[in-house]
Parts: sequence; C-alpha cells; structure tokens
Amino acid sequence: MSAFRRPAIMGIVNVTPDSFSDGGRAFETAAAVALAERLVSQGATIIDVGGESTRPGAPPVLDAEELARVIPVLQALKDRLPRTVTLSIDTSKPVVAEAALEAGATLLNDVTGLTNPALRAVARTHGARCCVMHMQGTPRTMQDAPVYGDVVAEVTATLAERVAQAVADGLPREQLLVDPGIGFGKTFEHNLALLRGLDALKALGLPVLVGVSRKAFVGKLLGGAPVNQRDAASAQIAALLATRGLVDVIRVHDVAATKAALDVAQALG
Ligand code: HH2
Repeated sequence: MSAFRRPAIMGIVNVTPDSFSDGGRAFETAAAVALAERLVSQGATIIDVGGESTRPGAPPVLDAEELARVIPVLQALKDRLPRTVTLSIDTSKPVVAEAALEAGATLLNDVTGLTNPALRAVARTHGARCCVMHMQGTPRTMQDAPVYGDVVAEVTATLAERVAQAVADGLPREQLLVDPGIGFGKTFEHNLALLRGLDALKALGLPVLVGVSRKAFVGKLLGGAPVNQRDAASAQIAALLATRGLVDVIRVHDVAATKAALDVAQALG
C-alpha cells in the first residue's frame, strides 16, 4: 500500500533585497502581495512572509527595517487572501513576531528554533502555531565547519529538547511543527542524511516541515546547477518525501511545479 500523504504547500514571499535565490523580486509591498496572490492561485495554502535573509553570511537587519518590510504585506494579505490560507511570519525577532501576529499571521516560523524565551512568550500570548527549526550556529557562521557525530540523532534530539522547552513555557504541543533546517549548519552529506532519515524526526509525533527549495544542496545534487535551475529537482524532492509519507508542509518558491509533482506522485503513488 502507498504511504503517500499530501503535504500542504508553503509559498515563500521574501520581502528582502538579498535573499539567496529571489532577493529584490518582491521587495516592494505591492510586488510581495502580488507574488503571494499568485502562489495561492497556484496551490499554496500557507504563505511565509520574511523580511530578513538567513542565507549563509547574511548581515542582520534592524527591527524597524524588518517591521517596515513585512507588516504592510501581512496587513494587505489578511484582507485579500481567502481565510483558508494561513499567514506565516518568518522571523526570529520578538518585536516583529508580535506585530506580525497582530497583523494577521497565525504561524511563527523561527529558524532559531524558539531558543529565545521572549519569542516563546510572544507565541504563547498570541496562541500562535510555531515551526521549530534546527540550526547549528548562526546564519553568519553556520556553514563554516558544521560538525555532528550522528546528524539524524543529534538534530532529532535537539528538536525534542526545544519542543519540551516550548511546552514547559506553556505552548501547546499540538501547535508545534518541527523542521530539520536543511542548509542551516549542515554539509551536503548532513542534508542528505537528514532527508533519508526523516522518519526519525517524524517519530517525534509532530508535523514535519521541510525546506529544500533552490538551496545549495539541490545545486550540488545536480552537479552544480545554478539557483535558477533548481526548481524541478526541488519539486521532485517534495514528491519523493510525500510518497514516503514523511512531510506535512513543504516550503517552496515554485508552487506550480511543486503542486504538479505532488499531483503526479499522488496519482501514481
Ligand atoms: N529556509 C530558509 C528560510 N526560512 N524556514 C524554515 N522553517 N525552513 C527552512 O528550510 C527555511 C526557512 C532559507 O530560504 P529562503 O527564504 O529562500 O532564503 P533567504 O533566507 O535568503 O531569504
């Protein structure tokens, strides 16, 4: 029997000048809103709005600047998108999270894995769902020399600890998702091992979010493909993970290609 389970598609809207694959494309509010509407029309049911690039070596963005980027976009999307679409804020800053949740976001996507108690407090106050992502190091340094013994066991154990901490601070467990953080302090081999060993993460009993879209990992899998030639393989990874029933949310730039790959996998799986 097929293990296929269809994940929700999370469409990426980077309101940044410097994101690794699409920086500058949706830097104006109107362009970001139009991109989000297009991604929803193509099949995204979650829109993830981010105002700070987390690419390796990215410089930090001031609170005020990040707020000015993401809040007008969320406010516009709350009025324009169907209520069935979940708005997600990709931030690690408590002030940005707070304003975003007030503006209509209901999912907090934190690449620092809710390690900041102030962020956990904001999430609890607003009853937000939270994505707890694994990262070794910080975006500035994470790709310098990531080291693990057993990467699958260590990432799973760290996420289990972060989840326990969040629950101890009053966040309901059923509001949490976990994410192995592909490319965040991991070599190519670490990323591959994590995707192959995703059942260990799934065994935590929480929904699993995976983001591989256009990442260097995909480029390397393809023998050095540039960033603008990674969408088909990114969609194929989504379909393979869905066929194994291991992913609940897939975070992507190219929603149309991902939906098509999932449709094919579902029909043939
Ligand atoms: N990857 C990126 C950003 N946020 N959030 C989660 N939960 N999982 C991920 O894998 C993840 C994430 C990096 O991708 P992108 O947003 O395209 O680039 P940038 O950080 O340069 O804006």
